[in-house]
Amino acid sequence: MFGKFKEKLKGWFKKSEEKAEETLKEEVKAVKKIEKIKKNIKEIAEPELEVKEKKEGKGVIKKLKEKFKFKITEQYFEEIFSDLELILLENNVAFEVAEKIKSDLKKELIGLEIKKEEVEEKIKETLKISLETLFPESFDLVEKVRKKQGLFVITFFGINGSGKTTTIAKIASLLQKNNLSCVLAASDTFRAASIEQLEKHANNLGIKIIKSKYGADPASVAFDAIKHASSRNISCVLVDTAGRMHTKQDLMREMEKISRVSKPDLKIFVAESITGNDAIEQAKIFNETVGIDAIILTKADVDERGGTAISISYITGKPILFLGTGQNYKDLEKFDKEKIIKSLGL
Ligand SMILES: Nc1nc2c(ncn2[C@@H]2O[C@H](COP(=O)(O)OP(=O)(O)O)[C@@H](O)[C@H]2O)c(=O)[nH]1
Ligand SMILES: [Mg+2]
Repeated sequence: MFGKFKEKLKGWFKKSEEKAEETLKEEVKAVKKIEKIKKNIKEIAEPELEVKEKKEGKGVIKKLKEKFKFKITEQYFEEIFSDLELILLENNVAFEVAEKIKSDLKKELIGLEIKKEEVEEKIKETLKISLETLFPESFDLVEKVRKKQGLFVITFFGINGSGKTTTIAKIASLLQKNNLSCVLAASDTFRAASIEQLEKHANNLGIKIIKSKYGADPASVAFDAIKHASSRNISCVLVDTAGRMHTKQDLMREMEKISRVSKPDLKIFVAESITGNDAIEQAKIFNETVGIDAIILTKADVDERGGTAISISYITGKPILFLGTGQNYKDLEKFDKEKIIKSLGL
């Protein structure tokens, strides 16, 4: 993740420092000019001091240069930030988030006087603090399931192909490893082969699947799975859902009904990390309709940009629980904001 993004940022930090050096040189040049004028005046007024002044003159400029601090002006900030903004947007950071980062940096940096060698570090530090505020408090899924007295129900929402079914299998495997039993509900009764796909995972993992036929009411499949699990002391039910109906309203109505009937303890929105703003827009819609609790971002392994991971929580206010990092059951990484920030070279 972040391959491209990190490279671009690196280049940008270098440019920020070069620009600071350039500005500083201009200022030193101006000071030198003044010193020269002063010296000329002294030469005319006090020619006897000429030799002494020549010697000290160099020292004065040298001292000035050492002492000289670079001031981050609004102009410098705007010039530099317009490049950073472009890098953020190109790497799938949402516009709103890029604006927030800009305002955080602006508040902290403008008017600051620092040595030019400190410019890169200071901007990095400020950017890091700004990024840290983009992620809401998260929680441990396994612990949450374990702590619940009785059955824990999780519904998975998201559009077709976002990785719901694969992610459900990964979560089932994770729960299994933690000695928590589960049942899968094949509530995607819409998409061709979706039931068989989930069934294959269930067989691989040795987990019970509750299914019906294509076209059946998805909410009733979820209900049956919950009934089955409750009577057998199972820890968790994972409900798979469909991602595309004839219209968006149809899909949302169906998701609402599944929610109403299965009363999930947790509603997880699954989105592809690579889709950027599309994933964020979908998250907003699902959040408004069914009220999501958390997010899993899939295909992080093929995402060179990474901006979705930086933006989606800030926009929805919901934490990312995991990143999907491949097609195997083990390819599910617990989301760690510090790791994300480090991956960006900060
Ligand atoms: N590289 C990669 N592929 C994934 C990941 N998660 C899912 N996929 C693939 O994405 C495709 C769609 O996944 P699927 O679970 O069927 O999505 P659904 O339609 O939302 O149920 C499948 O080919 C999966 O193998 C992931 O984290 N990384
Ligand atoms: Mg599916």
